[in-house]
Amino acid sequence: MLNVLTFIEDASRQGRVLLAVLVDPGKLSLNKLRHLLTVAESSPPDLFLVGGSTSDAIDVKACVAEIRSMRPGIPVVIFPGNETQVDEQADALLLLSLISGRNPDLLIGKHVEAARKLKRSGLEIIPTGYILIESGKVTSVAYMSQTQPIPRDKSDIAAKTALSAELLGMKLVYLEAGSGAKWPVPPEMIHAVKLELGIPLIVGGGIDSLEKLSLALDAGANLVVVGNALEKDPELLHRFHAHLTTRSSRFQQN
Ligand code: 1GP
Repeated sequence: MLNVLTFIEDASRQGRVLLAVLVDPGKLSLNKLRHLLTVAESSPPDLFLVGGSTSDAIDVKACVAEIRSMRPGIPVVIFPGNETQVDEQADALLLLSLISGRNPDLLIGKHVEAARKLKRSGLEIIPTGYILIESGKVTSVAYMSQTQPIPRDKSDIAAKTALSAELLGMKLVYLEAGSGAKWPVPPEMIHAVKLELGIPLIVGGGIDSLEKLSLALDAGANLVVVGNALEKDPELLHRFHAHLTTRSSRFQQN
């Protein structure tokens, strides 16, 4: 059976960058999802993430089922917006600890509530340090979590926070500007975090162009997450996919 963490770790070790498409069932209708999945037939992402701060568990299930049926070869990872979003049809779940914030519920409280359900689900559980970065507006995740993001000019705080995640035994770090962010995570901050970190680095929020994708990858992101931009324009996936394919083949030649 596929192990999602091993897949991400192997790619990171080999310098192969990955693209994840985030599907937020609270925002994407089933028709739009089907269209996106059709585009993904010729331009497959490496992973699908499913979840969101305002999605219902039932919509998450429907969405996972649709991805499973239309694109069975692509791993599906739950990116839970709350503790109800657990679906055993998925391959894995990012167990997020919101370590940029000081809200105890999102550091341990919700984990205790969900622990038995998570164990029973049989899902691969991936402990992930989740770090919110200021992005020019109050994002849903900042509002819903009632936490303050790290200021965008404080790369050192972001780097130390990410390092703490690694030292605490978390397996991934996710630098998050928030869905639909005005500004993505600054490349200088991605670079500073990457220098400190021995585990794979995920970056997402506000990446809506090839240029922003490229900046995040050049700065050291191992996995880039794109949601909002593909909800607006699913065809953009072709360009993102082509960019990553060219990048990988250039990497293999060097
Ligand atoms: C949000 O990082 C993800 O949690 C993706 O953000 O929707 O802005 O691409 P966008």
